[in-house]
Amino acid sequence: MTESLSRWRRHSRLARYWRYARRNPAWIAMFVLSRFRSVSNWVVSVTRPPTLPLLPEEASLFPELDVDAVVAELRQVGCSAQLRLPADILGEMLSFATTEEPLPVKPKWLVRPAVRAFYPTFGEECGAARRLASDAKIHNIAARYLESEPMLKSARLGWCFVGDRKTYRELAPAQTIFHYDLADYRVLKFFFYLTDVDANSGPHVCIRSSHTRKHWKHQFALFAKQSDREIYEAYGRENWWEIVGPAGFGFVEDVYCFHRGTPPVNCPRLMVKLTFTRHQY
Ligand SMILES: O=C(O)CCC(=O)C(=O)O
Ligand SMILES: [Fe+2]
Repeated sequence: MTESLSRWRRHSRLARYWRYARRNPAWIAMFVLSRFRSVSNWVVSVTRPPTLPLLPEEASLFPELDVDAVVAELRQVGCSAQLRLPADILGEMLSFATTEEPLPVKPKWLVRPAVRAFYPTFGEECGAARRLASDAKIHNIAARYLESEPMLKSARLGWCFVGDRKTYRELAPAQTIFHYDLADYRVLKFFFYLTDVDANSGPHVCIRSSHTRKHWKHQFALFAKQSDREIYEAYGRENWWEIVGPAGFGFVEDVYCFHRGTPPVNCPRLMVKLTFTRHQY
């Protein structure tokens, strides 16, 4: 079983890479080169538009949010946790999740229950998702950090169910293995918990400042994945940020930081994820 599951994972990953490369061969160069911060900084500096496309912020869902402070924290720490969903947006998303059927993430032939499931129509069919993804402050944080017109690559709503580490390793490696995401020369993800998340209910973990202070051996490594021990030894316990918060709590992260989820052990986690990139590869 384990062998066929790892074959399934390898096959779906290669199929995804093949799709990206065929759609846009420049994806290959990005995939190889973007891991080097000096290269991605250079690409950003030569492709930056003369003026950033910023939106007026009066109608934002986050009236209290200080965009300058968030962008400064992203540059320095790689992650900023100052977002709070308004109650009506949270309520609408929760009712979307209870009325729609989530799609399990697993191969069809596997009889074991999935540990993850997502709602394929969330981005298009949930009004609250559309409002959130087009919010002026979200847009301006993304525009200023990415230094370009931000492209919404995806808007996802998904569950992580209670499950053991072994099943998670097999079916959802991003939840157990530290990695960084190679989706563009700069990538920003906004995450919002829709359930209360503590240490036992699947917190996201981010390694502070690892977007800019990544060890050379981790930039040159063929795979963007590293073990907990390797991360612990290379970046120290003090930079290990386990992000917990109540339903509605949100944070934004440069996913060139090493990060991972955690398999929930007492209750499932429901989370929204908006991914912004500079180009649509
Ligand atoms: O579920 C999590 O907390 C981690 C997800 C992740 O790695 C990602 O969205 O890039
Ligand atoms: Fe990731």
